[in-house]
Order: sequence, then structure tokens, then C-alpha cells
Amino acid sequence: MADNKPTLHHMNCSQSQRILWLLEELNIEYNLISHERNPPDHPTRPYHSPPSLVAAGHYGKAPLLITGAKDGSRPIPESSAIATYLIRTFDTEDKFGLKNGDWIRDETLVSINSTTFNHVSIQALMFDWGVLKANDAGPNFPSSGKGYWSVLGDLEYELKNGPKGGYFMGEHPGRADIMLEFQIAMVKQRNWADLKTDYPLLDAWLERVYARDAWKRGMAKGNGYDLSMFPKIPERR
Ligand SMILES: N[C@@H](CCC(=O)N[C@@H](CS)C(=O)NCC(=O)O)C(=O)O
Repeated sequence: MADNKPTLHHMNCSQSQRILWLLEELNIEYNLISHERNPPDHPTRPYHSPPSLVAAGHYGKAPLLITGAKDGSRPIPESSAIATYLIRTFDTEDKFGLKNGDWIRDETLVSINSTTFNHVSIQALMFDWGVLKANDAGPNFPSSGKGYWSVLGDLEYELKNGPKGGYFMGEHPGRADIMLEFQIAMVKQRNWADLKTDYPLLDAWLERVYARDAWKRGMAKGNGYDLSMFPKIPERR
């Protein structure tokens, strides 16, 4: 009989680390294929996906999940679709609350993560890389300002006013917690904001995530998670 063991294509220092975390939380068997980002001195694609990951599927990015044979060995190239698939398929006890939990809250937070939050983070990266300059930014500059990072204030508000238990979705991390880890790790590791001082609940949330056994197991199986590896280019204007 066909089994349903998924395969994760993972890359170091990337958002697929959160999918490794999820797989460990689900406590299921899976195959792991680890890829290493191209080196900084790569002639055409520094820091990008290596040829092995490009060859793995049309999108050539991490994460890429291939479902087990029972589900058609189907490639899923997007983090939130992967998270939804894995939880719907393997969370038989509904620990993540996708069946009977507050799915509207979960969906709202996942949407904030992939729209507003992602938008501001990409802009912050463009500052780091010197593609955007201070003068281009308009009234919200500098990027470390609270106005610029109002999405962090929104998430702090959600932790304060949401269900008790320490996670966005309550006592157990939900899909939203899994998805938000990467974006908040980017802010922390790249020093875009002072989480401890300005967003203490978010900071404590991240520490709580990193103290989980499943997170630690995922980190041990991964191949590095240094999101500051892409260097800052000094402001020239
Ligand atoms: N929208 C995708 C984005 C995937 C993505 O951009 N992954 C990055 C790693 S953080 C990547 O593989 N970059 C390599 C490249 O662009 O060559 C998702 O949410 O999973």
C-alpha cells in the first residue's frame, strides 16, 4: 500500500526552517532533502538556490514539499499551502485548531504575515541592500521607526488581546504561529527593530517558540539559520 510520507526540500538560512518546525510538531515521518545556498562569490546567483534546488521543481525555491504517494506525490511550493496541507492531513488531534479552532483569527494572522508584514520586510531588505535610500522612503523613514513597523504593533496587540496561553492561537501554536516565526526572526536577526524594548510580548513569544522541543529538533536537522547572512550595503546617499 502506498505510504503518505512527505518529502521536504529545505535550504539553509531560509523560511523552510519553519516547515521543519511544523513537521517536528506533527511528529510524523518525513524525508528531508537539504540544500545549501549558493556562496556569496557565486558569479551570477549569490545566496540564491543552488542547482540541486532549482532542479527539484518549477519554482526552484525553499520550501518545496512533495506529498506522499497516497496524495499523488504532488509538489507544493508555497509555505502557507504546505502548512495547511500538513496540518489538514496529519494533525489528527486538531492541536493546531484548523478544524474546530478560531480559523478566522488564524486566517487573519496568516494574511497579515503574507501581505502587510511581507511588504514591509521586503522594503527593509531593500534598504539593507542599498536598493532603496533614505530619501526614497518618505515620511516613515527610518526603517527602525515605530510608524514604519506598525505591523509589529498590530501583532503585539494580537498577543495581548488574543487567547491566553502564550501563542497567537492560544496554548498550542497554530498555523499562524508557524508562519509568523520566519518574519519575526528576520526582524530580530537583522536588527530592524528592538523587539525586547518596543515589542516585549513578541520577543517573549519568539523565545517561547525557540524553547520548544520540536523547534530544537528542527534546528538540529537543518543546516543553519542565520538570516543576517545577506550583508547590509552601507547607505551611500
Ligand atoms: N512565497 C514562497 C517564497 C519562497 C522563497 O522565496 N524562498 C526563498 C528562501 S527564504 C528562496 O528559496 N530563495 C532562493 C532564490 O530565490 O533563489 C513561500 O512563502 O514559501
